[in-house]
Amino acid sequence: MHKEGGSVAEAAVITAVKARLCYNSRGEESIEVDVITNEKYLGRAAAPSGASKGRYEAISFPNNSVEDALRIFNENRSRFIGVDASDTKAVYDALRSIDGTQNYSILGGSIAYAVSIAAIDSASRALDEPIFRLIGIDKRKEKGYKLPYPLGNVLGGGAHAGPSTPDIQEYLVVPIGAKSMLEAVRMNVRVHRMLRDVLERKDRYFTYGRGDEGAWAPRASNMEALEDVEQACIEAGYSIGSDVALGLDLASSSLWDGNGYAYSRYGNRLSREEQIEFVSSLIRDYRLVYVEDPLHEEDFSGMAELTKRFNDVYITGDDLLVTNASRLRTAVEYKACNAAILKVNQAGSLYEALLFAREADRHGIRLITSHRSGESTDAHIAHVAVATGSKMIKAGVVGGERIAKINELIRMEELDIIDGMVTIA
Ligand code: 2PG
Ligand code: MG
Repeated sequence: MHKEGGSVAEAAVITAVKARLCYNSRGEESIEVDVITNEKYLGRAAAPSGASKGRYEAISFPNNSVEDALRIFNENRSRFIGVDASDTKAVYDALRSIDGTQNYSILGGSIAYAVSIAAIDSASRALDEPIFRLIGIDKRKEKGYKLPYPLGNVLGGGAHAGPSTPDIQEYLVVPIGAKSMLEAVRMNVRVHRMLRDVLERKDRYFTYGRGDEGAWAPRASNMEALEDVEQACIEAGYSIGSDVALGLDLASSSLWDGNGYAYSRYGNRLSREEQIEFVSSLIRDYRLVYVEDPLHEEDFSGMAELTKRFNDVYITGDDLLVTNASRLRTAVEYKACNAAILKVNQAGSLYEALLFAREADRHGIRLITSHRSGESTDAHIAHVAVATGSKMIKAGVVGGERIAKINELIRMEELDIIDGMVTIA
């Protein structure tokens, strides 16, 4: 039953929409959308943006122009009026009546993201239901929603930090031994803080500099960085393999030069076969439980080789899949991965991202809902993670725009219909 000044709101009908230019956490221009339902419930969302984007993901803005996106949106605003904001498909249909292109080249993925998320945000207020419940894959579910493990980026390089940082984009920790969200978050924060001490001890000129996602951005080689993260876990009092485990996002499409993998900052060029052996040795030597984009976005068969070798490790596709159900089907044919990143803005709209989640579920591919390196202070993706039964959420460890998602998960843990943490093994 839904309260509306004593009466009940039966539906959430869009009565007004508005879009504006805003800024993301990297100081880049982005788009924020307001959706109002029943003439009074305000839903609001701002689009995030990546630095290491997949070739096949939705583009952010038509002609790279926020102004063009706003103009086309404003010309078509009336198409959203009267739409049921709780119906992700209806919102998608309205978006697609303006832009039928594969990658949202007419309207831009930022509008698709912000409209679809602001709509469900508004519906959540009108209907007095949490977002995750409105979009849960199994809508009949009365309870039993579980929380994902926070996958914490503690040290970073690549496209997220400067030239003396590692080539590898993200060094990640998972608090696999945590029994609650609060404990999991505490563990990630503790490792992050301890890592600062480890880095400072090794480099007295360490500036405490951090990259786009709040991960430390030290002067360190690819292998030194791994050693440092391992050291920080141990000094934090955790045993690797039972309390915490390590992971990497190699974001390999950024390293791939068409012929080989160029570790231009710290290392050499590796052929495809050498890259497969390199990643295999990292998995074995550091007992990695999670490896994202170990090969570039077109190499389905190389990914399949790693998945075959390490089926108990999360071999995860990000740029490989770009939250696209048809690329996921190709990956399933190849057996190219056993886990998938879900980024709503890669797909464009929330509806398309949920289709992807359903497809993943059908094939036993485990999901990891993820932020982008250029983020807003919104917390909606915490709900997307719970709604899709994601095993993990990659949302960073520190920084206001990262903590916004983490704190929402802490709040969600208080709800009766939340039933503890997922099992990640
Ligand atoms: C990634 C993401 C998020 P970006 O590669 O997984 O961590 O980075 O948003 O820059 O694509
Ligand atoms: Mg990635």
